[in-house]
Parts: sequence; C-alpha cells; structure tokens
Amino acid sequence: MVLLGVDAQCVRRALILVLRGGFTSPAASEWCDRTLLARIHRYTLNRLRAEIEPVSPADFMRFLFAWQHVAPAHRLTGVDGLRAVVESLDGYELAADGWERAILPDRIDVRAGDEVTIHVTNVEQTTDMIHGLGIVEHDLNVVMDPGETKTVRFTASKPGVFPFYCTNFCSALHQEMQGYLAVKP
Ligand SMILES: [Cu+2]
Repeated sequence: MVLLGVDAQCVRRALILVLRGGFTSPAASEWCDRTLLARIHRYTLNRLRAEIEPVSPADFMRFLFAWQHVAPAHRLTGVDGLRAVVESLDGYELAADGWERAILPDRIDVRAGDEVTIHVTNVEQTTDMIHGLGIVEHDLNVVMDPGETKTVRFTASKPGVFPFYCTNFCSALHQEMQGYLAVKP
C-alpha cells in the first residue's frame, strides 16, 4: 500500500463492493461492481426469457391444427399420408370407431385419382341381419352376412361428394346407415 500511497482500510472497504471472477471469459481475472453485475445478470435473464416467451393460445391452436394435419392446407393423402398420421398418433388410445369416424377423416383427404380401399364389417350377431354398402357413382354394391368383412377397391376417378348407404333394408336404424365420400380435386 505504501507503493500506491492508498490507505489499506480504504482498499478493504472498496473490495467489499466488487466481485472477482471471469466475466468476459472463464479464464479471465476481472473485477466488477456487485450492483452492476447484478443488473447485467438481470438484463441477461430477461433477454433470454424473452426469447422463449410462450405464444398466445390462438397461435398454439393454429400450430396444433397444422402439426396434426387437420388444417386444410396440411391434410395428407394416400397410404403414405395414413402412415404419417398413424405414426404421429402412436400411443394415443382411442376406440376404433373414433379413429374411423373422426381422427383419420379429419386428417386424410381422398384426392381424385386415388385408389380407395374400404374394409367393411357387418358386426351384427343376429343371423338374418344382412347389411350392404353401395356407392352408385362408383358402381359399388356389396352385401355382408353377420360377422362378415368385405374389402372393396375402386379408383376415385372424379372429385365431388358421393353418398354411400346400406343397400339392404335391415332395421329401424337403416336410414342412419349412410354417409358421404368426399373426393378433393
Ligand atoms: Cu341397412
């Protein structure tokens, strides 16, 4: 202290206010004012937090619709599309009926020119309850006995919405046994 002509007590007091460390690089030996260092630390944290700010619920929903291939611009088609959807939902438990009625039709489009395969099962257990499946525009007409599964294949040659229905007058619910095949251009 004699060399610098500074009072030792004064230096000790000053050292309480500063911290020693490697601030610009781990190997550096540097000194920094405590309050200044705390402020730099706070600014850095705020900047880093701002980089990973949560998006709004609306943005998140838009992302989910696209990511899940439900948004029209992100829908898939064909066997590869079906495979991608099944892979993305791997491990998700849902009744088979839910997959066929909601999950897959919301994500996969049939496009004009696609070859369509339909597996249709008559789940009746009463021996005389026969059901059918018909799509007039595709010249499709199959009949299934109780417990029987039939597979039909056809090319969805033109775009449009084509009604399908049960071709066998079966029960009071016969009128309910219908739906639509939507073929996109
Ligand atoms: Cu019927």
